[in-house]
Order: sequence, then C-alpha cells, then structure tokens
Amino acid sequence: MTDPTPHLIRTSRDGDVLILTIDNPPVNAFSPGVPEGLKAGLDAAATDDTVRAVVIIGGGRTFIAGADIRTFNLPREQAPDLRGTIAKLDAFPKPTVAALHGTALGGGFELALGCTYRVATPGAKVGLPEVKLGLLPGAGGTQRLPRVVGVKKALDLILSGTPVGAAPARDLGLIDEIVEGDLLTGAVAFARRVADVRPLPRISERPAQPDPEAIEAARQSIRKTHRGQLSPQFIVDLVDLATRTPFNEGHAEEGVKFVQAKDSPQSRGMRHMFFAEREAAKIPGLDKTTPTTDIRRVGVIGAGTMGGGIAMNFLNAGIPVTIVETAQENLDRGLNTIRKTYEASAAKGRLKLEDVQKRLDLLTPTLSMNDLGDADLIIEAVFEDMAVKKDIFTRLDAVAKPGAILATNTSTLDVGEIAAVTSRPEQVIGLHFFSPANIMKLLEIVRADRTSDSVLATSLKLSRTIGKVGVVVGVCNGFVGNRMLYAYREQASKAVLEGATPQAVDAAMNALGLPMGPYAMSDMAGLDIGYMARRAAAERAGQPMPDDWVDRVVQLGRKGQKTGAGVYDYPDGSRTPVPSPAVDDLIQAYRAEKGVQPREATQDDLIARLTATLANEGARILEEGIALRASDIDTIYTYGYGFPAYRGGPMHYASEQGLTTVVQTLERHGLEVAPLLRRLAQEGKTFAQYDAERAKSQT
Ligand code: 3H9
Repeated sequence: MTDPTPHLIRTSRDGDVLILTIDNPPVNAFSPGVPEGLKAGLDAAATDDTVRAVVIIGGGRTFIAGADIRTFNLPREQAPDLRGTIAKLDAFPKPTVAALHGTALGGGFELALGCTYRVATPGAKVGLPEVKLGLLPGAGGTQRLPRVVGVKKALDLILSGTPVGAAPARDLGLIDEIVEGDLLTGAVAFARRVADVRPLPRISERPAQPDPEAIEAARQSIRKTHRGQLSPQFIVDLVDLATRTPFNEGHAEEGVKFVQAKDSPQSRGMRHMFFAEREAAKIPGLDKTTPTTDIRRVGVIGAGTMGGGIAMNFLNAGIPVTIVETAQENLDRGLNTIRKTYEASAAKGRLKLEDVQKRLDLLTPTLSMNDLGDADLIIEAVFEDMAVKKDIFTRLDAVAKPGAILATNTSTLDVGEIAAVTSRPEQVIGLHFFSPANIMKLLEIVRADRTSDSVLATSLKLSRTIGKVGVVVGVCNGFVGNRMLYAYREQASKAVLEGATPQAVDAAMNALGLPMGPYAMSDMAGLDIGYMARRAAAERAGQPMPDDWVDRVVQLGRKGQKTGAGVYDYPDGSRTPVPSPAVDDLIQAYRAEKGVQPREATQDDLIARLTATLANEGARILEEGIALRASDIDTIYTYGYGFPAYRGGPMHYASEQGLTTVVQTLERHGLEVAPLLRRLAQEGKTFAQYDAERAKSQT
C-alpha cells in the first residue's frame, strides 16, 4: 500500500495492523494536516482487507496534547476538523486502538475516547483541561466521559481540568491496558488480540446514568470556584444532557456551545494568558546555549513571613536551604511558622506526614551569615531599607563563594544600587516573590543594568524548578506589578474623593472578577504598609507626603484587619469587612476640606476608570522598557494581583475594550495619557499587535 497520508501522519504496517503516527512537534497538537492525514489513513484501512485493526500513536514526546489553540482564531472552514475525524473513528468498522504516552489532553484525549480501545504507558496522563482556556471539551468529551465514568466523576475531571495518571485512568475504565514495555509493540499486540471482537464496544453507544444530585452540587460549586465564568456552566448543562438524550443530540449541542465558548471574550482572555505565560520565558539574547548555574543550595536572609515563605519554595523542590536571622528568637519563630504551615498542609492531606520532616531536614537555621559560604544562590528578604540592604550585600560579598548569585527580594528599591556595593554586580539580581511566597505563582525577576545573562537565565530556569512563573522586568520604583498597583490605588482614592464609596470601588473590582477590591485588600495586607512605603518614597524624593484620605485613616490608628479597623470595621475579630460610619465621616470631611461636591459613579465607570489606569501605567512601563511585552504585564498582574485570567490581564482587557475607548476614559477623568497608548489608539492597534511588531523587529 502506498502512503495515503502525506500530511503530518506517518503510515506503517505491522502485519495485519495499520499504524498511524502523528508527527507534529512539539506536542502533536491537532493542527491543519493532522485530520487530513488521519482520515486518509482510515479510508485506506477501511477498504483494505489485509488490515484487521488500526493503532494511532504520537511521535516524539507525547500523544496529541489537544486541538491546536492557535487555530481557534481561524475562520470555521479553515479550522482542522477534529469532530469529523472522531466521528469517522466512531463509525470505523474495525477496532481502533489509541496508544497513549506523554499527555493526551483535550481534543487529543477526546480522539482517544472516539477509538474503540485505549492503551497507555505507565507515565501517561489523560485529561480534559479545556475549562482552563475558557472552553469546554468540544469533540465529544462532555458526552463520552459520563458514559464511561458517570456524571459525578466526569464533572470532577472536566471542571477541574486536572489530568489523571494512567493507573487511576485504568481504574476508571478510561484506559483498557497499561503497557509496561515498548508502547507501540504493546499496542499492536493488543490490537491483534481484539481484532475480531464484534460488535465493537463504542463508548457513544453506552448509556449515561442520570445523577441529578451531582449536577446540582456542581452547579452550586462552580458559583464559587468559577465565579462569573461561562464555560463551566455549559459543561454542567452538557454533562447533564448526556444522560437525557441520545449521543448524537448531546454531541450536536456540545458543538454549538463549544463555538459559543470559543468566541467569547473569556476564552480569548484565557487563551491569551496561555501563550503569554509561555512567551514570558523567552528573553531576546538568551537561548539554550546561555550558560546556567546549578542551584544545589540556597541561602535565605531573614526568617520573617517573606523569608520563611521563600525558603519553603526550595525545600518543596528538594533543595537544601540555610536560613539566617539576627536573633535566636526570630529564627525560632520563623522555623515554627514553616513547620506549622507544613503540618497544616499534611492535616489537609496535601502533604504526606513523612514529607513534613523530610522538608524540615533540608533546612539549616543559623545566626551567622558566614554559614552561607556554600550557597549557590543567596536571597535577602529583610525589610525595605536601602542602608540595611547595602550593609547585607557588602557582608554577603565577603562570604559568598565565587559565582554565587546574590538576590534581593526588594519590591521597590533600586537593584543596581544594591549591586554596586558588591565586587560582583553582574552576579546580583532581584527575585521579587509575592506574599504568601510559598503559594503565589509569580516571580518578578528584576534585571539590573549589570546583571549577567547567565544569572538571568539561571533565575528563569530556577523559577520553573520551584513551580513559579518567572517574568523578567527592569528596575523602577515598584517594578511592574507594584508600580501599577500604586497608580490603581491612587485612582481608587480619587474616585472616592469625587463621590464613590470605598465599598462601591471594591464591589466594582469584584464585579470585574478580582477576588478583592483595593480597600478590602489593603485592610487585609495592613493599611499601614502602603502608608509607610509612601512616606519612605516621599522622604527619598525629599518631598512632602501627598495628601490622601486613606493615610488619614491610618493616622487614626486604623491599620486594617489586624487592628479590627481599617477602611472597614471588623467587629469582634471578624474578617468580613463592614462599612465604617467613622470612615464615611472622615471621607465627607475630607471632601468638604478639598471643596469637592460628591458625584455618584456607576459601577461600569469605576471599572473603566481603574482598568484604564492600569493599562495606562502599563503602557508607560512598556515605553520605558521595564517590561519586554504587554503580555508580560498581563502575566504579572494575573498571577500576582488576582486579575482574572478570563479577562486576559489588564493590557489584553484594554485592547478588548478598544484602546480609543480607554483613552477617552482617561481623558474624561483628567488623566495624562501615555504616549504609547495614544499612538496605538490612533493607529487602531491592540497591545498584542504591538508585541508582535516588536518581536518581529527584534528577530
Ligand atoms: C481543545 O482540545 C478543544 C477540543 O476539546 C475541541 C476542539 C473542537 N495548541 O507548555 P509547553 C505549544 S483545547 C497549540 O511549553 P510543556 C506551546 O505554546 C486544547 N500549541 O510544554 C509551546 O510553544 P512554544 C486542550 C500548543 O512540556 C509548546 O507547545 N489542550 C498546544 O511544559 C510547548 O508547550 C490543552 O489545553 C496546543 N494545544 O507542556 C493542552 N499545547 O514552544 C495545553 C502546547 O512556541 N498544553 N502548545 O512556546 C499544555 O497543557 C502543555 O503545553 C503540555 C506540555 C502539558 C501539553
């Protein structure tokens, strides 16, 4: 037989079994060319009497990792026909066996479910992660999965989007056999064993049992876990439908809902974030040949909340940590917090009890910086005071071994100025963790003017080792995230001065999808923290502190949740914010003093104003070269500041609104428009187009 599949599919034979190998690196996504190849292979096999069964397998590192996300913006007729390919498999007259390794995800796993049988390597994972892209499994997944695992488990798998390993998948009936040796050999042997089984056991022909309780529980749960999101609601409806209609009807409805979800701004936002996160790892000038250092031991200076949290990241990754404090009491307190945090995880079943001790055994507490001589990376995490940091770095320079990376966790200070006190400024970098540092996924990697490429590349690699999303930024006050936060808070404060209530501002941000508005957030973090940072910044600049009603709240001794009162009241130690009559009075008096006649602001206007402020500051950050791309800013704000991924980050959100509209909003509120933002608006462009043009000019 001549090769009927000249596309991204390789065709071969093992006796009476036809093998179709998908060859579309890096992850065998279902791109144009894959369906054509598979269909041609199946057509040829259907009419060839010497073929008794078909094996479909992925070349390279994985089976199909899903539909090709980049094709979702293509016109419908150009999109690869995944649903049609699976329909062909479902109707195929001979057994088909999907041989899975790596990650069979989304449309890839749906294709496997459309085959008659599935075999897998022990390390394979299968899953339907579409919900993480604001989508739903649109190639039969919502209809086939409940027919195999029941409604409850299907909802768990599809709503969480978390893949499962081969062994649990076999226990659930999703995989028929685990192949211990060579996958292809095992799959061909399996295909031969089932070649004569008739009727073919098609999943689409099985019934799905109704489970109204599970459906109701899922509806309740997604209101909390996926607040404001469209696709999880579709998923629950479709899984329910699988139990009430014949396969073809449910399948048709799934197709309609998939297109609706795919074309929604929510999915566009989440798809943007998927690629933004991956782009952040690509730094012009760095590549695979850039040398990196192995980080085998880490030193952390400071065992406070931040230092302790930072240390845990490395302990979790199996990297030993030496942690330094100035007084035994502080060291004991820090260690105790780390232990308690691990024990709490173990109590919740997230960590094995024996792992608690294993991780603690990797931690060496000390009161002497001299014990850091064997560390490959030392991270300073003491309070924000330039003099203190300079002193620490001078001493570190003397004790750290040659080649060690010296990092500061500063969130505001000039990393270059800190580096300049050492004899090795090229080895100094900012590693800005976000609190709680053991949980938050973001790591701002601050490149100072003399930081070496190797130190930068090592830091990026390390961010992945400890499960963080590292984004490279330049030096300025607050770097990217906090600088935008300052602008946002200042604007929120002005909105209140002009007439909005703090609770209306917070409610607007909640409606946008942020878990907390600026005031609930400041109260939780400690209202005095921003106050002290502003005071220190004003002192550094030799200027008086700008007048702000929020600072007057702090001056009343209302420092947030920790004092039972901040912008809100927290009666009886509660953490639920309650509007405060005292703060209302203070705001009214402040308005009167400033001669401001309060005007009510609508929720839409508050959202427009605050998001426009973020994009405006982001545009300045881009112009100054502090961030490499608008998408990096989106990654920072989504992973570090709770901006909902389904809005795609503040720069993407601004582009979705239309940059002209954003400019108009800024002008309406008397804000100075960043020149880059104005230019893009005039040219009718988006921030994504700006990123693409810049990337092109750099290659
Ligand atoms: C779907 O299937 C819809 C259907 O239900 C219905 C259709 C009708 N498409 O992450 P990595 C690229 S929705 C296009 O760095 P890893 C990625 O951008 C889809 N490109 O590697 C990167 O490119 P670059 C459901 C994709 O080893 C490169 O591959 N499936 C896709 O850390 C390497 O990726 C998913 O949601 C894709 N589907 O992780 C799975 N996937 O080198 C999404 C990856 O230019 N993918 N790329 O930066 C993943 O979760 C991870 O990529 C995976 C590998 C686990 C596969």
